[in-house]
Amino acid sequence: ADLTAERPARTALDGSGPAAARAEIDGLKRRLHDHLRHSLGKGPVGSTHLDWYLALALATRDLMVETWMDSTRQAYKTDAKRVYYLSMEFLIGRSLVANLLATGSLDLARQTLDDMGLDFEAIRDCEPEAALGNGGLGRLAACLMESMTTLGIAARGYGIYYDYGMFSQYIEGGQQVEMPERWLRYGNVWAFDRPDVTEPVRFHGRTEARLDDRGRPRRRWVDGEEVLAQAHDLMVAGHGCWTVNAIRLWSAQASREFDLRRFNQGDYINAVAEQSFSESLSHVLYPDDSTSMGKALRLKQEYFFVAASLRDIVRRFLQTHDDFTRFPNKVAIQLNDTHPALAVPELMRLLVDEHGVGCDEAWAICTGTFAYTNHTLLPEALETWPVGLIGDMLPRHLEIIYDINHQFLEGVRRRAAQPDDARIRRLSMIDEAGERRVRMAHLAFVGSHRVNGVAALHTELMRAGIFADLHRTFPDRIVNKTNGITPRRWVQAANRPLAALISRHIGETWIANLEELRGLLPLAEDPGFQADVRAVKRLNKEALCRYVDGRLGIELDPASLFDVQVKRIHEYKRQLLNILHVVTLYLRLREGRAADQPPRTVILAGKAAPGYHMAKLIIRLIHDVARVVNADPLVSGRLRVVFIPDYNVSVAEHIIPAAELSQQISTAGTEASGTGNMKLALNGALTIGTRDGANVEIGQEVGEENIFFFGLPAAEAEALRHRGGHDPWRYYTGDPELRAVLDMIGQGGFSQGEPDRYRLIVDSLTRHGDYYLLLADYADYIACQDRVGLAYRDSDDWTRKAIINVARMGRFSSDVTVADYAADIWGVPVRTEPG
Ligand code: B1N
Repeated sequence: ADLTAERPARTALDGSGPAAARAEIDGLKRRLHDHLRHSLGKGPVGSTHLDWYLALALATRDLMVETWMDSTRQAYKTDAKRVYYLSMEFLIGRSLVANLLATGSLDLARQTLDDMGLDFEAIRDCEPEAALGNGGLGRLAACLMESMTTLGIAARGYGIYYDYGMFSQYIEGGQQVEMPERWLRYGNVWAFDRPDVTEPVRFHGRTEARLDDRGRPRRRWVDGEEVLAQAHDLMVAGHGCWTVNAIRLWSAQASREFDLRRFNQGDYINAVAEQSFSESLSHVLYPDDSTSMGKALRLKQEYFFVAASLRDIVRRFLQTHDDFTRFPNKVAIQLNDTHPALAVPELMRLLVDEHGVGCDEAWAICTGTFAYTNHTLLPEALETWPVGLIGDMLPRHLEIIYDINHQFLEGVRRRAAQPDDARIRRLSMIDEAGERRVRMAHLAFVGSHRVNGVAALHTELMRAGIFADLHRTFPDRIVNKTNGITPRRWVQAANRPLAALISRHIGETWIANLEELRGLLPLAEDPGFQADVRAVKRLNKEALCRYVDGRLGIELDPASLFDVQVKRIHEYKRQLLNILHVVTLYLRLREGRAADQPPRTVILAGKAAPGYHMAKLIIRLIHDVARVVNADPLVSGRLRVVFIPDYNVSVAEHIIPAAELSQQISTAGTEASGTGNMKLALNGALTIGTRDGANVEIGQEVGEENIFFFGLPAAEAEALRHRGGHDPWRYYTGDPELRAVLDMIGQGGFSQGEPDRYRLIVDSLTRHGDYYLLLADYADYIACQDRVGLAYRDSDDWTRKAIINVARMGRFSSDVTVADYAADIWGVPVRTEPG
């Protein structure tokens, strides 16, 4: 394919001479003024940063649209197999810098704005975050879309165009306050609204028997109410902008037909009210990470975007095909967790009820098309929906689920040597214990040809744990696809100084082939290179200091060890264990027992789900500890604690390049993979962590001597937790230092005037079982942190380890992850050379 000629001109100031550079700057200036005038209706006088942001974004979008048209045309021409990524969440963040880099125009944009006397950073920061996700799962969807596009895959994401994405977090009196964020308030330059692309989505109603045109008995879903899904296409540029794909996000619109009926009844006001009720479907993202809230509106959202997406997929397929035999050869649908698992019965319904395909053939098409990614084994996150709720909202789907469950269990019974009722009960898509519920993971598993975990350990635990019976039934179905992160956003864009230093030594191609970072290994011992790496880190730390000072008015010491834990607040992630270390260190410093430890700045950030009381209490404790520690002259200059509010993708882009220690301390066996661990290590932070999730594989890559592991391994943690034998009280009474720390927290040492404020926290550890085994891991964690502190004081050796970390993280590029999905699950080729 000769896309070369049509590709947007590489506009970076590429050394073709000062005259050419001048011409490029003048060219961009003209385009900016043109957009300001004709797209925004403004003149340069009185134009704001926001106006210039919009003008620059529009000019950048123009470049991307050209490639987008080419990519689409190319995919049609070659009838390429398409990959559809269905996800409730896409945590994209800001797009301006990413798209300027992809189109090769970041330097030009900077210089042009400079030349116009405008502040690039202030303009960049006008873009609202596309925070259509909670955390790792949503950000993974964004990284994978970017890599699929970079690798030239004809991919499309499908999700929901929420009016309100993730809430903004404010801190008042040390406590989290949630505020809604209207991210679309200035429109959205990166999305094309498609009022002409709508799909009807039905809810409720009933099913009836009928005969099809050949007299065969069929069923159909009738009546109920209809909502329209309207498409919004968000552009995603691959590296170098050789390919552009779209994420098609659906918003809910009241359906015209439905309205007319109501309006004709003469009740105008109530009809309008109902209209906005159906539109509320896409209003807000559920702010729960790794928990399933079981709200009916959530189920409605899940079906809404699945139904619209599948109709879109099927319609597009039928434009070039007369029947469905080649559907699995042309369509791969990846289910991002079970949130879109209704796609399985929905595709069955479309094929059988609406297109007259036979049941067996339809089932073969389904399993040939779908693949399912599992992201968590936490019981509270596994989705199950009451049979009654599904039957009321989606009566035909419940019938289909019963049918496929029956077929599946019959097959198992037929093949089994002797029928084993307990096993059948465990395999069933219906949980019959108590209120009958549909197990969405079973539905997704049985409806897919591949089911993957997101890190090697996680995949192993899937096979041994909740999916053990399904694994025995389908021994080849579960595969591992370790998560990855896009180096474009997480190094090239977020850490310009490091990217430049790397490119100076090994050229620029590492950005699209991250394993080339190994070329840095010979430099790990080089004092000059070490000094340069240290200088880059120092620069990033100083930038973070300015950022924290600007936002919070807190001064940090850029010479201290920057110890970072940034992620959602969750008990299993054990921010509380981090705080136990902070308090331990604090007490030691006060007593002069930590003289050999370097000055340390402990940085935390993350949101708590609004209804998660314990997580919110942990945030409050962090603030109380920070207040006391930071005000104590006895530890001044030795220890500081700071909580950076409203953690999101943009905040991460500030913190991660400045981090030196990355805390990945979840109870082994609980964090499926983690991806922040990868971002931090790739930016030269050393990891202190448990042998959990992808930490294990990071350890294998960087080497045991370049990572700080501590704590119980997953098997031992599991044994302790579930076979009894964890006696937290023994740790509390047996370790005087731990006892002093817990007593101080539990008796008001950080909450003067309210000594019981943290009773619940301390009791959860000492009296209520310590489910996440903080006390079992405490001593080893503290000892490990001590070693970290001592290691940091040998700054040459620390830097050497940091370089080795960066150099050996190439495997965790999402390009590698996507190439593996492409070969093993989707059966699509990937581009290895640009263009
Ligand atoms: O998915 C990430 C992993 O790196 C993390 O380890 C994992 O915790 C995360 C329900 C989830 N698992 N489950 C969720 C999110 C929202 C929701 O409503 C569950 N998120 C993860 C990427 O693989």
